[in-house]
Formats: sequence, structure tokens, C-alpha cells
Amino acid sequence: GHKGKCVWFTGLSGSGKSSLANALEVELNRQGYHTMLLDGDNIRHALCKDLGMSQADRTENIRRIGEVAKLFVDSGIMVITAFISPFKADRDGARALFDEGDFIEVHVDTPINICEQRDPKGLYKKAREGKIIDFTGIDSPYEKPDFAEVVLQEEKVADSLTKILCKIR
Ligand code: GGZ
Repeated sequence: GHKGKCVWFTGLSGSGKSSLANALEVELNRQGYHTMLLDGDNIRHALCKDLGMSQADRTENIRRIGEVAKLFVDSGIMVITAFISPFKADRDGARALFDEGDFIEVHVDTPINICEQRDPKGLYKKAREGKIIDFTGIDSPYEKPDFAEVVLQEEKVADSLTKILCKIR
């Protein structure tokens, strides 16, 4: 394809955003799409390493990610972003940069108790102990989307990918 789009994952820490984003990238590559995955590794540790987890810093994080995604989309690349992006206004700000239909919001709607059970990095435990403050879902809010192009609720990865690919076409 020659037209880029942005697949914007949102959801709690441990919801499965990163795994799904990676699986989506593999599938899109298999289908011949040129992709760019924006995640903590290439954004939080690089372009946004000056930012923390306050509301203002998260807002600025998402603003920069939206602008970077827009640049790649304009060059014809399929962009996948995997950030909590907890604030509705910030996600809508990113959405506003794109043409209608080019921004696909994917809400990975895994309940917090499941995310906390998984706790792959032990962050929920630390947040409960007060060793991490401003943790999303514990003492920092997550604003669920009122409208997302795709809502995923603990489905098989293959089914999730099918739903997303449907919206890309
Ligand atoms: C939430 C935090 C926090 C706090 C560190 N709250 O699941 P992870 O570990 O690998 O991904 C989370 C990531 C959050 O960064 P984002 O850039 O996605 O957040 S935002 O979109 O709100 O800007 C989590 C880890 O960093 N982490 N501290 N306080 N998650």
C-alpha cells in the first residue's frame, strides 16, 4: 500500500498493547506493508527521555508521539503506537492530526485486576507499596475511550489482529 495510517493502541500497563502491536507489525510486514512501531524503547528512552509520568509530561509525551506518527504516515508508512495514553483529550489531539479514517484507535480493554495479576515487570506491586507514584489505574487515572475503532476484551491474538486489519482496509 502507498497510503500510511496510524494504529493507536491505548490501555493499561500489562493490558497487552506491546504484544499486540508487535504481532500486528509482523502481520503487516508479511502483507508487504512498510511499518514503524513507536513504543517505550524508541520513544520514552530517546525522544522523550526528558519526560516523566506526571499528567503534564504524559500529555507532552503523547503530543510528540502524535507528531512523529504523522510525519511517518505522510511518508506512506503504517505507524503502530503502543503507549498507555491515558487521557482522552491527548488521544483526540493525536487523532486531529490525521485525515478521517487514517487514525485507528485500538482500546486494549483488559480489566485492571487481570493486568495486576500479570504484572510482568512487578510495577503494580511497587505502586501498591507506594514505591512508584502516579501509576495508571492505581493513583493516576485511565480515561477509557468513548469511541474507539476497535475494542479488545481478552480475545485471542489472531482474533484481535483480524478486527484491526478489517479497519485498516
Ligand atoms: C504507568 C508506568 C509508570 C507509571 C513506569 N504509570 O507496562 P510498561 O511499564 O512496560 O509500560 C508502562 C510505561 C508507561 O509509559 P507510556 O509512555 O506508555 O505512558 S503514557 O502514555 O501515559 O505517557 C509501564 C511503565 O512505563 N511505567 N511508571 N507511573 N506506567
